[in-house]
Amino acid sequence: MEQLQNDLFLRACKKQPVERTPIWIMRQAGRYLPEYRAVRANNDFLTMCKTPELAAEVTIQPVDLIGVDAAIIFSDILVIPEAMGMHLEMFDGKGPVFDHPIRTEKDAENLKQITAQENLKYVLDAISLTKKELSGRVPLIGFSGAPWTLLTYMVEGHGSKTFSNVKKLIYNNPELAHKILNKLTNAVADYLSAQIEAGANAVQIFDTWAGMLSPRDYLVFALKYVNQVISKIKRNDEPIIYFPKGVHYRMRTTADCGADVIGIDWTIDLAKARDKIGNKVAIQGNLDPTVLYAEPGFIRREAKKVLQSYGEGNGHIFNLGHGILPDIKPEHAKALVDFVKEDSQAFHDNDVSTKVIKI
Ligand code: 1CP
Repeated sequence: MEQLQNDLFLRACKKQPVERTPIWIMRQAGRYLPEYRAVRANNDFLTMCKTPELAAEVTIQPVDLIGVDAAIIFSDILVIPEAMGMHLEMFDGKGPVFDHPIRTEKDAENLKQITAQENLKYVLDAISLTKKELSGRVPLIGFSGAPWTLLTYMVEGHGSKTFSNVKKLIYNNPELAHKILNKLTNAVADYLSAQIEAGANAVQIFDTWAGMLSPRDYLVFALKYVNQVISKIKRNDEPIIYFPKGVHYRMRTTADCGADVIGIDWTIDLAKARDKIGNKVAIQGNLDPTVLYAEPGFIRREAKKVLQSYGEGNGHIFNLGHGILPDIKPEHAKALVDFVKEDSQAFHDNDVSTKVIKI
């Protein structure tokens, strides 16, 4: 068994007792850090993903600079479609673009069947190297996009406000949508299992665009496939986190997906989410990422409200409700981490004598 110096995050995922609430930040390895921008200035984005030394370097930056309780491997959800043969370009200010989106049967047939060992080996190598370089300081999180969120980018070709093309596909040709979703489900499950084998201590499934679906369509096009991914990888002991952004209308059903942790965005109170989810799973979230634009005093008060909303007891992992924005001051991210480390102790039973009495 690996010896971790800080396993608070893993214990919280399993709802085990912790001395304080662990915190990490979605997109913590990214553009808000000058140290990240310095590496990025000399390398294009995909080169960084595909070079284990660079990926490991930027993965560890927020552990050193911000003091988070877990690292998340530097990569992107779009490496799966890229490995399937879609040409990906990353434009500054515009984000990722696939120049030939998937819209027809023929396009779908051209997608390669992939395995992580053959087609995404560079991510596995980045994980092994990062683990070595972290030398047990904090756990490492692996991740993948969920089948539905991957489908949105593959069909739209880029980010979208209306998701018109992928909605056209699911309403006009649901068979084709399900065919691609099945293909993606196999690829995602294999990829996450391989990340765990390479040393990831936990994995997160990002379903960023789940909330673009109606409550019913969410079950049919998103959750169904996440259930399948999780049941394929569940034999592993490593915690699984599912983050379906914008899905407060299906909290109870989502909590049954087999994940150990449900990540939630900031549009629902943690107390309400906890009430709906019950004691089944741990909860990750959910400070509004834009709160980090405010002064440290305000950040502290808002972070406290999040801790209070979850209340006492185990099973809370502090995070933002979505990724950190590129124009946030790093000092503010660091201040948040410090506040959570300090202020969350009151929400856990740290008194040894009372623990003894309870036994
Ligand atoms: O130029 C640059 O440096 C690119 C900016 C960037 C970064 C730093 C992109 C492009 N991806 C990443 C890294 C990344 N992406 C991580 C790193 C690990 C971490 O520190 O968290 C992770 C987990 C992701 C995941 C990801 N990529 C998601 C899911 C999470 C989320 O934020 O919703 C999504 C939707 C993407 C797609 C993507 N990649 C990059 C951008 C700008 C986008 C969003 C595109 C859009 O919808 O417009």
